[in-house]
Amino acid sequence: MTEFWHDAGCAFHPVSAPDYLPVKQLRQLQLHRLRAIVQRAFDHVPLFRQRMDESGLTPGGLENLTDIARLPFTVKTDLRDTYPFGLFASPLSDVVRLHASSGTTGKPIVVAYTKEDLSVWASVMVRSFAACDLGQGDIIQNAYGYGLFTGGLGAHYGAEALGATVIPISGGNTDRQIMLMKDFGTTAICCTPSYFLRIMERSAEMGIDLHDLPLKAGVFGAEPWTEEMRKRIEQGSGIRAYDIYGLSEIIGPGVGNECCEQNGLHIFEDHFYPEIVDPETLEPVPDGQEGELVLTTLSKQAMPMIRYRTRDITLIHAESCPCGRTIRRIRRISRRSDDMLIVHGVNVFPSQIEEALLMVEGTAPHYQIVLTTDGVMDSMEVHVEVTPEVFSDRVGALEGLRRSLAASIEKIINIHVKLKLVEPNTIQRSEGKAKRVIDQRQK
Ligand code: DLL
Repeated sequence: MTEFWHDAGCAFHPVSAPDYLPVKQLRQLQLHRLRAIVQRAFDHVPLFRQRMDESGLTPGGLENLTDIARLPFTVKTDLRDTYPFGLFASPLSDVVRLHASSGTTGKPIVVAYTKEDLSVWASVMVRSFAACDLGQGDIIQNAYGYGLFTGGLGAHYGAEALGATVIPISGGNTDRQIMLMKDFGTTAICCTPSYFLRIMERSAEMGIDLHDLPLKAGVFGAEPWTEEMRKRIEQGSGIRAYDIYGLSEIIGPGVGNECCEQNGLHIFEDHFYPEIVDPETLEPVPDGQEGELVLTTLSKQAMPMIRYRTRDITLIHAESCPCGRTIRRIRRISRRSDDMLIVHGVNVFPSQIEEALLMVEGTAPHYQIVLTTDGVMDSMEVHVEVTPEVFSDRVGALEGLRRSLAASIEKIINIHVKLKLVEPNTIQRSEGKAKRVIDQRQK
């Protein structure tokens, strides 16, 4: 059965019904679930109980949703410190799946799911795909990595539960991705936006125009990307590029997703309660104001996360979305509090560099930021690939491009940075999360 939400121009899928709950009912549901999950964590997770006891709090003290702000935060090091299973609220015999995220140093962080958790996960992925106007009849090529990373299996079971046909190809082997995309008539692809850029580039080399294929949508996430990158992707391939957000600690992909408006990501807040806090004072800030996203899982059984500090910087849109969904939206996540670089005393985020570079014609969307030590100061050099057309042009054209790029960056971050134009195809391509910053600073 397919109904249409004519007014908003967005297809309404019955599977997305929870996205449209009346706000009052949604808040009641959230409070009900919050009380139950806090009780569960209190009863089964020693670290959480200890923190509650220290603050003199009891689960029974939660009278309304704003009381959430009195609960203790959970941070990534809590997962490391209790490695591997210390935050589980279910006995291992009820845990049917483990995932882990590699992290930069040492042991990974481990996350767990009961059968019910997996079905919630599949349901939020179904709602994510439906928000991208995908459904039964679609052929979804899942190029997120399968394995301990949550992207592969998360998207896989969601796409199956949606009733779509899944191609479980995982990341990499780009030529084969393109061959199957063409031969199987793939209508949607799931991967990181940076990997899709590689697919676009390789298709062009193979003489295949993606505009000619049935591919109509991309469900891109797992790394920050910008509006400029979306424009490049949509114009270069003829698809609609949707943003999907999630993190292992909360569930994996499917915490939030864009709808057809492509203006912010709806958080599936009947399962994941969002707050924005000031990263310095940790005080909640009102909707519309930027800060750090804090998420509480409202239904996760195996590993409830209470007020998890994501480090992702965003805001909750104060206005409702024209699509009709009542679940709130966050602005796309373009930076994390821990990926801030300090160059000549100025705070710089990699996404600002991406935005500046892609505003200028003649660059390929492949870049890297190389950090080095210059005396006692940190120094930054931006490497950006030029398109083959520009590269084969006169030296004067290259110098002109270099100057416009430097000016574009300076306009956004207010400092002059060193910029190096590099030959086409020299910056390493990613199959998963792109590595944008190369840190060569002396430690
Ligand atoms: O990246 C889960 C995922 C898989 C999301 C596939 C979307 C698609 P982690 O490896 O735990 O989980 O990394 C989570 O990645 O805190 C953000 O900093 C970043 N991230 C995820 N999605 C987005 C996005 C998966 N759409 C961390 N935009 C998060 C910006 C994102 N950053």
